[in-house]
Amino acid sequence: MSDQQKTGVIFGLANKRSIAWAIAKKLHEGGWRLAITYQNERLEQEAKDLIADLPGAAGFMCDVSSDEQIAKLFEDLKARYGELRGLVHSVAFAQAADLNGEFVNTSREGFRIAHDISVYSLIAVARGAAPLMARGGGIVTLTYYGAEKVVPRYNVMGVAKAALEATVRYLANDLGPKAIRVNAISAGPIKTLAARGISGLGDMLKSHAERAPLKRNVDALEVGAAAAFLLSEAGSGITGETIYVDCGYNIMGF
Ligand code: NAD
Ligand code: 0WE
Repeated sequence: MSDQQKTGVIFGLANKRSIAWAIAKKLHEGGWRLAITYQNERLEQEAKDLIADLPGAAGFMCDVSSDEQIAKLFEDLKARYGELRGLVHSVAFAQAADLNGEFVNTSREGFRIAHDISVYSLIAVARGAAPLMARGGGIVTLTYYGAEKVVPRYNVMGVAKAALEATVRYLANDLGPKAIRVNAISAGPIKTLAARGISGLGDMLKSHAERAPLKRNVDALEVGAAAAFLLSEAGSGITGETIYVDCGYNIMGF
């Protein structure tokens, strides 16, 4: 049984509102054995309390800005599980100053940090995971509409998400011959820790719900279900894609 159980690693658990947590619950429901990572000691207790609710799941600390921590994590995963079939990257960060001011004032260091944490980290973890995906696998990351249209104050994160979506295509091309698929989910706005600090989020959620064809906002569990689909056999023909899970918001012109 445990030989047939697929193992996946999820990056980016902060708390119960995290999209990473919704994805973990859906993958767990789908029979996956999970390794779930959190950024640092500050998040450790909350992460471990959540992970304890998913039988068979284990928690690992990993700051994705550190090559050493990424290398150590994949050593640990190799020793513990031998093989990986799935990876979920649900990590992003930009300095608050760069999300509040005008985009034109983005600093060199702010640009670097946003791209290092939110984009380069996907390349680094994909490279770490690929040798463990000996029988193929799936990689999913999370993006947002601000990658392609201007969303006021999303600023340098929008530019980083555009780079993330291009990174998904280049990784898909490199890893396709190894039967590793790489896709992004473009989620509508969800009230998570990463979104809560944003001023005007309430108004944004309201107008998003009014304009989206489904006349509501997306639930994190719907994003989780889409990730589980992409990582399952049902997604076997899909790679390099950005799939919208946004109640249809992105299709509207007016
Ligand atoms: P979240 O705050 O719960 O998750 C973001 C995670 O990134 C946190 O767990 C944080 O610890 C982690 N992180 C930041 N820097 C890190 C580092 N150096 N090393 C390791 N981890 C680090 O918020 P979320 O909304 O669940 O965000 C998850 C993903 O979903 C992000 O990529 C975000 O851009 C994307 N997304 C969010 C929304 C939304 O409205 N909430 C919409 C579309 C896409
Ligand atoms: O990707 C995101 C959020 C990413 C994010 C959020 C923060 C807040 C706290 C990255 N870095 C930080 N850094 C912090 O210090 N989303 C899609 C959610 C989001 O963020 C916005 C949005 C939406 C939606 C920012 C401005 C406008 C809209």
